[in-house]
Amino acid sequence: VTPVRLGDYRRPAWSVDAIELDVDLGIDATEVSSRLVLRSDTGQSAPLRLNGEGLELLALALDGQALDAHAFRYEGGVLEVDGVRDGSVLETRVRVQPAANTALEGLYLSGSREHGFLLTQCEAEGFRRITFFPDRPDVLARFTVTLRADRQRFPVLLAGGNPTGVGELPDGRHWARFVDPHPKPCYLFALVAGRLENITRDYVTADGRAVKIVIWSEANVIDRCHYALDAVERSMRWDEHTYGRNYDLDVFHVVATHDFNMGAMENKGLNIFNAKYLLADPDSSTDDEYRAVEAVVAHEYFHNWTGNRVTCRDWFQLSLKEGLTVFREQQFSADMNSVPLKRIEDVALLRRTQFPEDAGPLAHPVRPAEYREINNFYTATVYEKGSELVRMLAGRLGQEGFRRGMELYFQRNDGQAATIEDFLGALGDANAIDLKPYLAWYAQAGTPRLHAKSEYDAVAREYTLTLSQQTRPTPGQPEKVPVPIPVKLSLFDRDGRILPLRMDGEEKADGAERVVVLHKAAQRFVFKDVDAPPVPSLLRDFSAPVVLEYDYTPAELALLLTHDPDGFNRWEAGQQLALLAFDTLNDSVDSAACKAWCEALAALFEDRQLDDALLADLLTPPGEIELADRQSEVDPSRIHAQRQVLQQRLAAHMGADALLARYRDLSAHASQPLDAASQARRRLRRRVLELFALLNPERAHALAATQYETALGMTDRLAALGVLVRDRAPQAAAALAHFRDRYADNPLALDKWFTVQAQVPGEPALAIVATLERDPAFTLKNPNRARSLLGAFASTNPSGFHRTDGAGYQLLGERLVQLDALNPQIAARLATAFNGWQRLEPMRRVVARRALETLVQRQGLSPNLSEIIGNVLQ
Ligand code: B3K
Ligand code: ZN
Repeated sequence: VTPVRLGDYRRPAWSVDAIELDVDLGIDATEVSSRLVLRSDTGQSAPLRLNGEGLELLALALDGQALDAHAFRYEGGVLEVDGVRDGSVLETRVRVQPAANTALEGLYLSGSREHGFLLTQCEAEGFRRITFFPDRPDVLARFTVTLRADRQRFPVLLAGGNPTGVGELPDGRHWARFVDPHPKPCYLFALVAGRLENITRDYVTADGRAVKIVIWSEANVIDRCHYALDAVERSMRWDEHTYGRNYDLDVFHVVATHDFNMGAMENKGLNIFNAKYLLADPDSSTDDEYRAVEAVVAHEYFHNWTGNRVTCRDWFQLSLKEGLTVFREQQFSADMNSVPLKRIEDVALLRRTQFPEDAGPLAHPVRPAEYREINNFYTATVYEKGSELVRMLAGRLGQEGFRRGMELYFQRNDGQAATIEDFLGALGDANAIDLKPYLAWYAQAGTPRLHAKSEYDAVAREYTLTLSQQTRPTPGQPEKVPVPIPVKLSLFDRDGRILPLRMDGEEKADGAERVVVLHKAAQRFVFKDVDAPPVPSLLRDFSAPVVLEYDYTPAELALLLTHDPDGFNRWEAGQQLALLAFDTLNDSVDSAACKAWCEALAALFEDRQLDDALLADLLTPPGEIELADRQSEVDPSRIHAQRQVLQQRLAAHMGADALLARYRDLSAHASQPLDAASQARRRLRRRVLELFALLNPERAHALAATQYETALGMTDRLAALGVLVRDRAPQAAAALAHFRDRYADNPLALDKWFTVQAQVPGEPALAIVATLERDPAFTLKNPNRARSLLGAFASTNPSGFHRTDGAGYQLLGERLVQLDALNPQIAARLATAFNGWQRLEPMRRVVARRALETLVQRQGLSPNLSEIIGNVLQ
């Protein structure tokens, strides 16, 4: 496969003014008739080329005339037609086979042949599996869609746009028509047909449009859609209020399916969701899952402006919609829940997923320069790092400046396919600031290292901070340039008081927090009137996605952990201190760092001033993946063991009695409501139980068993099950059997049953996974199920997966081959678990390489999987 290059971009030679689709639906065979009104770009003379993948061509006519065989060619996924003129009308009729479509891209069947329903997934390039079309995001067309089907089998017929009519057809069939007034790229097309129930809400937008919000699902889960319906409404209000964006159609449909490759899809007017991110009820969803539903609902809704009304010129600009929409989603979630907790969650996610990606063979810029398989580029870098870049820009412009910039961005680009330059241009122009230097962030892969050094001059009462940056080479980018790094900072005195700041050249002190921007490789920043060497709090709120290197003493970090008024910065100081403690861990005595960490946390635990959820996060050291990311000869079992020891030291400092007392206290309040205080209590209760289990496993397991039995909701139930299963407690088997039975008909809950077992640390995990693969409920055909077992094992259980005998790699390799034949996107995604193998200690490195080389030699792998394996191996 030859790569597609950003530098090769050309405007489309042909575009489509309007498309009329007529879809005659059937499970085994669906016929799609299309009528395209074509527009030629005057500057270019090229034959008409349309994409089409696996389509059975039944008829083809140009300007009303059937075309004979030598007037067109259909090969290699392209239909080339001769004799097309500006304004020509091309009609095609094709047949596709939904039930045979296991890749879940294009038109496919969700569920069983008897009861399931039909739906589509087009982004990135699925529309070409439905009909012939210029399948690229810069071709925006007006869609009119007519669906026809048997009324009994497909009582509900949905497509994006406004409904304009329904009617009867002979033989028990019916039709429904939808017109979308907003031109859109074909990746935003969607249809759904089958037996579905709905719940609805009437909504009036700020600009006065009456909108019907409708959530659809299969009958047995419709009761679990109410939370999502509320979340849609909250998202609509928030976008009106925060960005002045109103919804722009008469109906907003949202559909849940259990068979979906990713989280959800923002199709215009017809969002389709993985049920995992739409259904929520206390009995089967945890608090974290509730928040994930709210966030994904908001994310897809926000795409209506950032993605749909303003779309991407080409797929290299993917982060234009994804990074920006993740940022908007994060802002929304923070507003709905808690600003510091959300920031902690997002930074932890970035470090766990994006930093390792950026540090290994899969590293790529937020705007890649080339790709082979675009579906492989829906990555943590494009999404999460992309969001961090928007956050930096927003921070640079301030709340009002950013809003002004966004207004201009919408105004200039509404109805258009835009680029990252258009985005930076609008934000900059609205604020008379040149943001071009930030383009380097989009073009350059790798996480910059920000080095900081303090100097104090007692005579001049001056504190000097020297910042410098360095980015290591990444594949294809040996040389790196400096990027602008905004560093938000404060200074504290040795008693933990935050200091007013006066920088060199300023008349008087102004506030206690500043953003200094490092533009060059190195720069000095001087602060005046500083009476004694201060403790700097650097990169507050994680003001740039970099790795900070500063020689803090344990006492300085403990001071920040204890005194910083901002929850996120406190957490960050605690994380840095935990890393120091981890690095200095030894068998006998506690290191100074370990002591400082444990003592500071034990004091915060006693003191009861902190929010329970923040406290729970403070009591959690960086995870195993993050710890591994800092090492060059990674031994995942050793990391797991040492992290356990570290937590044990913490628990010991806190004391078994104190932990038990707090657990009891938190249990007394155990109840179900979703309010922040109850969620926070459940979060801390779980953390306290986990820590207690490190001191007194027997007692903790008895408590966990009781908690499991008496739990009123999934959060407490799964927390207890997790402790029992991970510790392989005697009570685990009974609890697992109970759970298996209780949730036999609830696939989303059952996924958690697979996951919790796939995460058992160390040696036993492989046999557990192998046994679970034989469970009748296990199947590779359902992406959620495959991910819940194999993804959880390979990507979230380092000590279980990375075995010295290579059996983990072998198992994954074999499943990837099987999965690839069914669903290449899912196979490619799971294969990224091999990322980082080059930095494993030698024994594991050898067996990992062997597994990868076996894989790469397999004939007939999909382009998706071969690209990932090939890149990982290099
Ligand atoms: N835009 C979709 C992702 C499509 C992935 C295609 N392989 C969901 C989202 O980011 O909102
Ligand atoms: Zn998105």
